[in-house]
Amino acid sequence: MSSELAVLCLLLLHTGAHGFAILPGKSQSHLEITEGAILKVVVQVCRDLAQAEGTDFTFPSQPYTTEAVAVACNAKKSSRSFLLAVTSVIFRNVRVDLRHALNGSFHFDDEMFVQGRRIIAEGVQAVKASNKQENFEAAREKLGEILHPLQDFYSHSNWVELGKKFPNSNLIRPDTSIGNLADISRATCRNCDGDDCTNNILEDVIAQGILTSGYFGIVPRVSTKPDGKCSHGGGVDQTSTIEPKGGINKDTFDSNHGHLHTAAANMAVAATGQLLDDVRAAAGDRAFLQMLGISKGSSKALCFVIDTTKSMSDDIEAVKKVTSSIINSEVGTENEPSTYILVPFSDPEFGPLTKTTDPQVFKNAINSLSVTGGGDDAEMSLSGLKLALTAAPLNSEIFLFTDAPAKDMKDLKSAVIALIERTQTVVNFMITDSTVTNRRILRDKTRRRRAIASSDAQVYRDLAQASGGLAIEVTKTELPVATSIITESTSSSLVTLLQAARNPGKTDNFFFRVDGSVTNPRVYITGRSVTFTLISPEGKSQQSSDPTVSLITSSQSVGNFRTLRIKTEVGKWEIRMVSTNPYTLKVIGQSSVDFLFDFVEASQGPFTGYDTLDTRPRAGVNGTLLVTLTGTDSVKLTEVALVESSGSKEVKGVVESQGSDNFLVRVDQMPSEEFVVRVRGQDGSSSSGIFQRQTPTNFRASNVTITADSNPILVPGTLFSVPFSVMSGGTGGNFTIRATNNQQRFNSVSPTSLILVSGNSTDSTVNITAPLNTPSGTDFTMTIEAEAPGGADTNYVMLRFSVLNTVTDFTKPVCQLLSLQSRCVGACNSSTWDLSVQVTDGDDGVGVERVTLKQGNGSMNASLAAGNANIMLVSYRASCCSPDMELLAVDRVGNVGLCFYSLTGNSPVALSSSTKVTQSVFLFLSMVVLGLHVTTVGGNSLIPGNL
Ligand SMILES: *[C@@H]1O[C@H](CO)[C@@H](O)[C@H](O)[C@H]1NC(C)=O
Ligand SMILES: *[C@@H]1O[C@H](CO)[C@@H](O)[C@H](O)[C@H]1NC(C)=O
Ligand SMILES: *[C@@H]1O[C@H](CO)[C@@H](O)[C@H](O)[C@H]1NC(C)=O
Ligand SMILES: *[C@@H]1O[C@H](CO)[C@@H](O)[C@H](O)[C@H]1NC(C)=O
Ligand SMILES: *[C@@H]1O[C@H](CO)[C@@H](O)[C@H](O)[C@H]1NC(C)=O
Ligand SMILES: [Ca+2]
Ligand SMILES: [Ca+2]
Repeated sequence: MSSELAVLCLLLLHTGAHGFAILPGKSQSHLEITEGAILKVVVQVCRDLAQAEGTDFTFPSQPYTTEAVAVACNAKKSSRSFLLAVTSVIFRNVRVDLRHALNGSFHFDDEMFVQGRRIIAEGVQAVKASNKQENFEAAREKLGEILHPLQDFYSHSNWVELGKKFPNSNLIRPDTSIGNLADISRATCRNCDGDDCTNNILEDVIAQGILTSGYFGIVPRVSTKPDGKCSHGGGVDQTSTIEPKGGINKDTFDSNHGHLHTAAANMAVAATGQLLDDVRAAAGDRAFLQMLGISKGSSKALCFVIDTTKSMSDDIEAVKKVTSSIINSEVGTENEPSTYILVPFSDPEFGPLTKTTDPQVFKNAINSLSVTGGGDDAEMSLSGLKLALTAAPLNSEIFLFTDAPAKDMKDLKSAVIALIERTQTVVNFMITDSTVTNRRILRDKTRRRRAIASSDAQVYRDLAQASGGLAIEVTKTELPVATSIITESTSSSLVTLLQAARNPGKTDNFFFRVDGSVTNPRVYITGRSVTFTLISPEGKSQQSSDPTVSLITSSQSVGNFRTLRIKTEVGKWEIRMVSTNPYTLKVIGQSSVDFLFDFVEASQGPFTGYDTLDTRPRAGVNGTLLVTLTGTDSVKLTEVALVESSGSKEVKGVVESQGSDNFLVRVDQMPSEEFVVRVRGQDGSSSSGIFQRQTPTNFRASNVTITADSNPILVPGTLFSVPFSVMSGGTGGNFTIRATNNQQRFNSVSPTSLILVSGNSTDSTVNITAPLNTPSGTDFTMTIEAEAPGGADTNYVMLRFSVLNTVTDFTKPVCQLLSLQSRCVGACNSSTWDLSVQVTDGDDGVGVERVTLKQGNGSMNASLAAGNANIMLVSYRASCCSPDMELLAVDRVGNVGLCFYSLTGNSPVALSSSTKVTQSVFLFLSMVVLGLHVTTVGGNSLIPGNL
């Protein structure tokens, strides 16, 4: 397993787990099983893509790591987002143990086969639907959640004991049999004592191939084990102390059936691979890789949120120009954004969201923006921003263009901040014609142009600061220059060396470090009448007004924004800022060395471990962070501090290495002011010395605790209740409750206030109904906020749901051979053969969506049959040297059919065809060809087969 993740398991599940557990190097955990399977499938996908594109592919060396696999996939720039995605899948997998330990259906405990399979099969449909809508975040969260029960099946049931050699592939399909299930009254186990439980499953159960699983429970659920049933076993399960005693789980080598641990774990890896293959086939290779954070270009998104009211026409022209130049210069390069997002807003409308991977679609959407009314002077800017925040991938950068105040500030400011914190997104505001930039406008009463007052722009400055972005205030004529400077920063591998703000402004000294891995260091300053002195590591200094010394290699100033490129000199730099006006300072550079982190909290359930927070951490008490260094093998983390955003106070954490690149960081007391997370470390491999990075995002702790957890699938037309509870650690009182989401059309009902008693938890619900015509895979992101009386303290919980219409089509598309023409005589490279196939989805099917060539290097054409949208006609021509071909056909809900045709021998030509479900890359099952001879053109014999 990869070095980055090798130790997370120790961390996440350090004393116990329900299911595969831990101990790296010995037993296999959910983490290793999941990661191992993902890396294997990704390598396979990248190899296939390379083959199809005729490029070289070099297998990474074993054991695979995310970094090495990203390199092999020719996507080194995606290493970080790949690691993030894999970590997110694993966190969701592990969370099932922390949050649903006692719910047997998530673990195939208590013979809950039907319920377990429902979770998996429905989840697979949801993952496919989310991918189809390019909602990859939702897809990977759901994926992690369903891999848990899938893997548990092999440890908790007697599948392995039944002598099975391959995974139960029907677990991912809803309409099939998963086996001969034990009746509730059927005895399945005999008593055994802990040391010798190897043969405790009754012989007749094994002989008749009956599927059973262990019961699991702690007091008071213990008594629910029916007579004669097997138990899970192990220290936590108390059902194993009542007859029949003992257990059957294969979680570790030390389990009751630990002798079968390896067999169960290997089967779980194969099953995980099978499920991933199915998701891959339905999504297509590129989308599958994107779900896992791997894209051809930079893995960054380009996101614009644009005011389209009347006065904005100049601004929109500037955006069009910048977009064209970004797209023209970056498409096809390694800086090409992986996703493009556009949200227009005016008043009262905002949206729609355009989210696409196709630069041309984005360009067209921008070019077709037109300005309209807007009514009064304020516009729905935060509504537009919120929509973009819920659609953008984690760690994105958003640019918002406006010349107007935010009309929706009161309702949305805290929700927007919550989304910024949770997604660690940077938001830059391009504000034109504020009174600060353009005093002329105020005096010029004859012109009816509006001007945004400085106080109205404050919300934008606040949000920029919270996110680590910039609030740039320029005139309309200055906008093109400012925009092109700032959008340079869309390139990936940008790291934040320092970021700070002072409001009110004051004289202060700031330090940052340029290490050997950093190139192109840049300083961004916003503010009016700011002067500074820059001091290099060698002690040379340069005043802001002094053009002679060469610490600053270039400098540009526009509006309230100044940018400097500085010498790449390794060491500790200082910048002395002087101003009485508010200012922000940001130092960035390019480097592969960076860090990821999450706030985590020890789980309260029967299994101890750390769960990531979807909320603000608790204020005033100790806190824990999980920090992962990226892009380096040789770096040692020496210090992690929470640094006050508006001052210089800091809380240092105790760093506990978990081996390799993972660190658990504990702080005694979370700050009560806003803070950033700063890490320092040392690169042992080079002379580059100490490095320092920090989060652009500002974080806050809260005295309010809010929790919510619910099934993340919404069925249109059905009332869906999301229970949540709120507790105040500080004083009680009348708390404001706000539930907001990214779907205007969904009906949502929630309380607007709750009376809280200090220290007591209060329960409530948000009720949502998705309209009947909502497409499957639509993403629904909800934030529930609780605000203390007076508004000084707020916490929130962010939840992501996927819409899934009930699926009734479980059948895969099928192929029918229409004609075959072989001209294969003589040398194979001088002759060709043709094939024509009709692909349909059956009478009750939802229809064929896509047919692609999975194998074979001929040329293929697929088109809908004239007058019948349910029939896809495929024609194929290949060289006689390439006798095999395989079609992959996907229907509109993601059922996958494969059709294999092979030209065998030279004369006469025989062809065998088979429609089969997608197979795991791990299982090299040979095809079973069943009877039925069909004769086609030229007397060639055709043998359809089935697997
Ligand atoms: C954090 O505080 C809790 C309760 O105050 C205490 O039980 C726990 O041991 C503390 N954890 C650490 C790591 O100090
Ligand atoms: C939490 O409560 C403490 C004590 O009541 C207070 O000092 C602190 O400012 C509060 N923190 C926040 C974030 O409101
Ligand atoms: C709590 O505050 C809300 C809004 O300010 C108000 O409508 C409600 O009546 C208050 N509840 C109580 C019990 O005072
Ligand atoms: C949500 O629906 C449930 C069940 O119908 C109901 O008990 C609850 O009061 C509703 N909650 C809200 C906030 O309307
Ligand atoms: C808090 O909850 C507990 C248990 O539900 C209850 O006994 C206690 O009276 C509550 N405290 C207040 C002040 O309502
Ligand atoms: Ca308006
Ligand atoms: Ca179908």
